[in-house]
Amino acid sequence: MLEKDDYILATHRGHSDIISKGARLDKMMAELFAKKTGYCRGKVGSMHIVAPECNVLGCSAIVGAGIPIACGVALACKMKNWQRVTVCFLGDGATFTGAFHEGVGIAAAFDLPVIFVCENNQYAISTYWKDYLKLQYITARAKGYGIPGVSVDGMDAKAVAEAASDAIEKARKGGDPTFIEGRTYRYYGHGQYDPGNTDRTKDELEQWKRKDPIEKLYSFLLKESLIIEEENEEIEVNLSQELDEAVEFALKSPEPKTEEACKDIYCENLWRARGRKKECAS
Ligand SMILES: Cc1ncc(C[n+]2csc(CCOP(=O)(O)OP(=O)(O)O)c2C)c(N)n1
Ligand SMILES: [Mg+2]
Repeated sequence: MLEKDDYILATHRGHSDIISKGARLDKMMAELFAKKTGYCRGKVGSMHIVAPECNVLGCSAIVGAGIPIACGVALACKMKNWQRVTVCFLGDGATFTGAFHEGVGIAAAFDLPVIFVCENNQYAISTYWKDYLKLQYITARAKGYGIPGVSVDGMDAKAVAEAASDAIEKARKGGDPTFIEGRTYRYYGHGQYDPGNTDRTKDELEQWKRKDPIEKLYSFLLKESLIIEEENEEIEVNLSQELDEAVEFALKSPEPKTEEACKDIYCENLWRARGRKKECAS
């Protein structure tokens, strides 16, 4: 299991990853609403949340951008002799970026304590992964650099957890990297603008929905008597209440002031370095 001190870097779909690392729903929701109380004071929105309090070092909509950063963080941990693990989430499409090949190559060469988790949801926007990759498993790309790769059923939470536990234990002990591919599926379109039905068939979607990981996990927990129906209902009610409270917090939060637009961002330092007066649009 990941500890509080471990680090994660996530993608443009990082909400669930950072919640599982302990990010607060209210501060996330406020960031989505561009409010001052958000994780990044309302400056980054949905896709670039950074939550240093729980070692979430950033989500990024720049495909593959987290990969070299994760390697840098893992290298720092190794140099400081910290037994900390860095997890970097990426999509199938991200394995086509230069950053992927540079990062994975460095992680292998330096035996870095980093885990690459590739959420292979079959598509990069509208491109089906098998139309652009003539490999049976994406893990082959990491293996080509000498990194062990594990391909698991990404719709099976138990299988994913087992693969993750092995990789975490290995990274924490000796600092070796692992690449995990989770085969999964994107139920919706790529983004809000995309109805999600132009490049995929209804049948394909229905087939994947029948393997829904939440349903599967719930059935497993019931079968093993690890949960009872009433407990599950209670969890659902509590979660829904927590979400309502987060939305209310975001709605009631103040907007950032115009004069704060150039604060806490890179260009403030850049302007200072160039000896120029900071100018904020009013
Ligand atoms: C460097 C870069 N190139 C292109 C884009 C445009 N873009 C946004 S998301 C995306 C697809 C990414 O696919 P994948 O890595 O499989 O992630 P998924 O959206 O499937 O989770 C692309 C090409 C981008 N944001 N950044
Ligand atoms: Mg994808």
